[in-house]
Amino acid sequence: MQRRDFLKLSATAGAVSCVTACGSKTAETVTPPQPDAQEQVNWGSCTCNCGHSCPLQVVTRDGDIVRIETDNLGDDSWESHQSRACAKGRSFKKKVYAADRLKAPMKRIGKRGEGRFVEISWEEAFDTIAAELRRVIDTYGNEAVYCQYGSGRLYSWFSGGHWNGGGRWGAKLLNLLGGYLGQYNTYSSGQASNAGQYTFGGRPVSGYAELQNSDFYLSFGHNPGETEMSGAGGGYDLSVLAKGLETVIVDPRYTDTLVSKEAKWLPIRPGTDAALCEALCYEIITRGAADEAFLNRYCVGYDNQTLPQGAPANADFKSHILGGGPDGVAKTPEYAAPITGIAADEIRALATKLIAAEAPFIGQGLGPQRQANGEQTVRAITMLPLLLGKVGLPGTSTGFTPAKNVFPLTLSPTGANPTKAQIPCFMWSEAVARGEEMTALKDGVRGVDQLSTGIKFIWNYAGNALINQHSDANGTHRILEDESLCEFILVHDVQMTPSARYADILLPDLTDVEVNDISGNPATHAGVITAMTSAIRTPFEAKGCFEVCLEVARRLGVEREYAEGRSYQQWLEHLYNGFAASKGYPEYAELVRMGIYRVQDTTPKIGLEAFVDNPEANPLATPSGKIEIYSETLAQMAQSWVLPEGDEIPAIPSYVRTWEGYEDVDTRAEYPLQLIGHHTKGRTHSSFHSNRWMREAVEDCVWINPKDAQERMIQSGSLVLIRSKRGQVRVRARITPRIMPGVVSLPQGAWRNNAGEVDDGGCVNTLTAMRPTAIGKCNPQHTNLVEITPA
Ligand SMILES: Nc1nc2c(c(=O)[nH]1)N[C@H]1C(S)=C(S)[C@@H](COP(=O)(O)OP(=O)(O)OC[C@H]3O[C@@H](n4cnc5c(=O)[nH]c(N)nc54)[C@H](O)[C@@H]3O)O[C@H]1N2
Ligand SMILES: Nc1nc2c(c(=O)[nH]1)N[C@H]1C(S)=C(S)[C@@H](COP(=O)(O)OP(=O)(O)OC[C@H]3O[C@@H](n4cnc5c(=O)[nH]c(N)nc54)[C@H](O)[C@@H]3O)O[C@H]1N2
Ligand code: SF4
Ligand SMILES: [Mo]
Repeated sequence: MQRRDFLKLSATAGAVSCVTACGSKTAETVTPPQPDAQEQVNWGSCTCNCGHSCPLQVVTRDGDIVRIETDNLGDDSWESHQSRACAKGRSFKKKVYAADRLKAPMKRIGKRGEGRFVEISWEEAFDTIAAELRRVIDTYGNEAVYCQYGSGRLYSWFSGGHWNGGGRWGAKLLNLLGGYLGQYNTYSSGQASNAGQYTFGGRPVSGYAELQNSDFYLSFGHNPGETEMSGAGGGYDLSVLAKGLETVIVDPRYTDTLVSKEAKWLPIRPGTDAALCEALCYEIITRGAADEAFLNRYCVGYDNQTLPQGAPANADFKSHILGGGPDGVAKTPEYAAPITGIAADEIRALATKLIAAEAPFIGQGLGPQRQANGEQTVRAITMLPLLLGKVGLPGTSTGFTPAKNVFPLTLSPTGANPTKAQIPCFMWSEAVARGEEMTALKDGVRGVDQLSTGIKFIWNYAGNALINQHSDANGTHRILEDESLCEFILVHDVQMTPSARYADILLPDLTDVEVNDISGNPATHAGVITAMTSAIRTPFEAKGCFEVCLEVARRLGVEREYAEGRSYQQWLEHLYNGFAASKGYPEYAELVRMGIYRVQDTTPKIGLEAFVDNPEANPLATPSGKIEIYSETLAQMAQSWVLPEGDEIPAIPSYVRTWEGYEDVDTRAEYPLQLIGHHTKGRTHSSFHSNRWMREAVEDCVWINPKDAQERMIQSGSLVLIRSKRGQVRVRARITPRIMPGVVSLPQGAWRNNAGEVDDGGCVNTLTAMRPTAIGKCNPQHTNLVEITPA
């Protein structure tokens, strides 16, 4: 049977099973209990930054949650499959009734970060915030105000919203007051977006659905079995669309996504994918399989023919690979093997598969790019489909992370920010410590040449990056603790998180199942829009973002301009109805009656299709309009930017050695193990960490290979001490061959405990480094060297 015929059968049967994602499907249908006469069902949504916004049915009795169900409507056929929630969404009762739920406004009484607070009235909280905002703006100017990255309610369209504006409504308020220091990049994909921008003028990519038309799937560090667990997520998509498709996944860990009979694991040392790609390119070129006609028509700098005029001789990609470049090294499999840990014969065998494939689908997750040389890794992976000339065609992709067809999202308007200065989001703690020194050429400041002030006021809405999710927690602690640097910190959250402990004023928010709002589920083919309503009786006074900002606006004389005559509910209906009308979705009242509305889109999405069809009519947004294998922009940056010792900005995709990479032999003498921190099914970042059900379901422990454990006399399940140059963490060890020797992984997101010298909360960011990547100034949080000993 052809693979595609088989796919049709398995998909329509709706009986595909997947062992890893709790949100995915099993063969048997379990009928959920029907609500009885006293019970009420409201639709809600899990809007954390897993990004899938699964619908939840919240069953209450007299305002108390009885249980949580999820999307169980329809026949669950592939064409309109259910967006079922994973165990995190299904355990939302534990979020609403969390023991550490914030219940009243508080002000700090101890030292910053100590976590000592007293309750105050909402009036006092609003008065203090308004007065501090006025004082900071009058004293230092608007550049001193910063909205911290925070993604805990990212996908609540109107009550929460985006990270970079104190929950959207905060941005609207601050814009009326003269603006705030902006940010660009994300902690998620900064390296990929910078790499994409300089090479392709963006990140063109194919949808998961193209896997159906592919005959070989090669993926680097992509683990949707854990990172896209929704019934509408990539984990389920792969189990249907890549079934029967020969698959190779390159990852230091044997991930949950690898658990299928089609997939082969190719373990690789973190941060070395670019060296593997170079060797694959060497094989493709020397076996005569490079599509030179394609490369010369669509790209700049593959070989000397298309190298820009001002470029040095032999600065082209082909010379670099074959040994004619400035380093004189041919990038053979024998060159890559000792760097990557993959045998030369394995590399040659992979090259054979790639060359033989008619429609290779090449992709990556975001883990490989969250490295000190991440931009180069992304660019090197995208060279594979280019060299083969296999892009813009059915079944192929460009090497970036696969896309979804459906992604309904709209957010509340903020107005324009009159303050032009922006920093890379990862550089905020530097901007607290030494803002006035930060420049465009040294620190990636945009909009101005140099900042005029350090950050003095932080508005932190639904974020834990004030400490837990940012790098070098001990270093960040020292910066935040010093009240002469940042003078005021507002945290608006639902739980007493590590970041909340650094607040000067701490405000309790309503959770996503306690508000009226809208969410939308990104999906391949079938997603949902949910009308979030609530019958939960919150037994204390919590306030949402709109209301908090309204009260502050009132005190600063901009209430009328802020609210524009509408209440929150009126804004919600007004904004949603406008969006719905443009898309043909049901209007608000009808959506509330329906609960969820399924959005379907089966339009093929093939990365670079229009450009490949007609490059003259559809040029890319690069300076040349072509794919810039050699980027003159990067070459100029390498000349003009002030880089720290050891940082490089190559004009062509190439592997670069980094600090605390495998080849940093000096540091490895004391810290011999490479540490990464994967995103785990047990949390979304730090969200759900204090949820006991999730902690019982998914153990927090550091993954270590039997060989490394034996050398260190470590027993499985025993406590170990992990040490980096920056700090120490005490956690349990899980000895497993699912991680390659020489590499360990501590799942990111566990809550830091800063009480003692050793963090026994298990936060990986106690170990990570606050040193940005060379090009994008992004977070290299998977680049670390450590040593582990029994504790
Ligand atoms: N070492 C390491 N660090 C990383 C990463 C990594 O891979 N390794 N990944 C990075 C990435 S990709 C990202 S996106 C960031 C994510 O970092 P964050 O954006 O900080 O995301 P979370 O850790 O989920 O924190 C969400 C916060 O929102 C709060 N919250 C939850 N629900 C609500 C609500 O209803 N209202 C309010 N007001 N608050 C709420 C939670 O209590 C929590 O404090 O972390 C980054 N940090
Ligand atoms: N359950 C859950 N889902 C999530 C999140 C979560 O925290 N929990 N976070 C959400 C968010 S905001 C984001 S940005 C995404 C993050 O999604 P990703 O960034 O893709 O997740 P990671 O686990 O950091 O990395 C994916 C894989 O890359 C591997 N890896 C690490 N370094 C390297 C390397 O150098 N080379 C190679 N080949 N592989 C490497 C890791 O072992 C891991 O299996 O996930 C989203 N979904
Ligand atoms: S964590 Fe993600 S997959 Fe799980 S319920 Fe929430 S949105 Fe859905
Ligand atoms: Mo992210």
